[in-house]
Amino acid sequence: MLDYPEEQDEVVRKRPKALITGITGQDGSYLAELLLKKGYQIYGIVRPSSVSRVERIEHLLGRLSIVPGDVTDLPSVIRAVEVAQPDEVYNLAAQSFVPTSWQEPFATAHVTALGVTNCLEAVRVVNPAIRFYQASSSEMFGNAQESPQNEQTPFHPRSPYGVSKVYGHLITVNYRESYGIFACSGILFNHESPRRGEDFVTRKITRAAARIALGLQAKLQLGNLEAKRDWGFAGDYVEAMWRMLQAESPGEYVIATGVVHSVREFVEKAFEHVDLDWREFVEVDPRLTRPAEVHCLVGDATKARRELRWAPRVAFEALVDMMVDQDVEKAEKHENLGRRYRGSNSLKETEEESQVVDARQR
Ligand code: NAP
Ligand code: G4F
Repeated sequence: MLDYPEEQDEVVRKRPKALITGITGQDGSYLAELLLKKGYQIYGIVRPSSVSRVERIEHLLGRLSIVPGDVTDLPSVIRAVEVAQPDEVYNLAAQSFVPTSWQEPFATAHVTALGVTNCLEAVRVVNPAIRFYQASSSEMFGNAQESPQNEQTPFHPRSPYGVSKVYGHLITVNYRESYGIFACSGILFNHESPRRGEDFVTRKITRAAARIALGLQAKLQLGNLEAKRDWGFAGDYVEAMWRMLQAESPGEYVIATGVVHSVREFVEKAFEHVDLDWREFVEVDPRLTRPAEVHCLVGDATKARRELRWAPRVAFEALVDMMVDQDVEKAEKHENLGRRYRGSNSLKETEEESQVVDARQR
């Protein structure tokens, strides 16, 4: 499994090196692409149990080095940092699905909270000059006291996930203040893409719109349609992560578009893109609502614009269209393959696949 190039060439040795945890996730895959384009040598920590889940980085596998490890296991993180000898560490690993954090609060805290300390400890022990990025979240604001939220807005997390992220954020600040580590925390608002996990509301919607349009699914069950989020494109947001680690001094940055839409508006837009009236297909299932909801999040990224010269490129409408289009393409491919094996177009079988997605949330 350990697979890293032993390049001796002088030019190659001078390339900057980055170690990414969570490289198999949505953001990890976009960040790896970005850093490769910038000439970095990339190492990614991948859980040995996750070897079969590398679809998002399959196209990059020959160009980066996979190091086995788990952020809940300090020795494995230290070993990865020793192997990679990186200039920069990006900690993107997390149990990142909010509903799962109520079902598994301890497991969530181990990965999403304590995992951050393990990464910081590994940096401190191996080489405190390494620059460190922590993937913090707008979920930390939760029941926010002001709108839009900025770096000074007090935290009021509403889920075990949000609470774990607050810990991760504060321990990052603490390692900077205690040990002088160049540790940054990116407070990122929701960002989406065709690589988003199928449980998250945006991808669940775009996938369903595509499949319903193709006759592969009959209905879409959702929870709270009135929740509002500030949705951006993941490809834009990884650029902000990199910019934070190139700044003169470390800090905290809100990364957001500043534009808010409801789940209902997202559904409307997605179904409109495939010429369907969403009201004929969407059902509200109370089992998909949360024990404590975050009703509205919208970010003020003024500091990032000013200090990092960062701004989002992809607007809401283009993001929804991009996700629906790719889901149509994927559904067509999947269905053609499936038809070859099943011999027919079976709505029943594809409906059963959708139930598996919802089961994680109830
Ligand atoms: P994601 O797709 O769920 O990816 C999470 C990654 O963490 C996966 O690669 C997963 O690996 C890895 N991971 C989970 N447990 C691990 C462990 N114990 N050790 C090592 N790796 C582990 O999440 P994402 O959307 O890319 O988000 C990236 C980060 O940003 C996360 O920390 C998330 O909480 C945070 N964030 C995301 C958003 C957003 O809107 N996307 C907003 C704010 C903050 P497997 O493949 O093995 O499961
Ligand atoms: O897509 P979501 O599951 O994302 P959520 O909870 O905002 O969290 C995401 O963004 C955070 C940044 O703020 C990240 F830190 C976190 O890791 C994750 O990436 O839900 C968005 C909203 C919620 O209010 C939820 O109640 O959509 C509402 N919703 C309505 N029906 C649903 C559904 N969410 C999901 N997942 N599934 C539904 O059927």
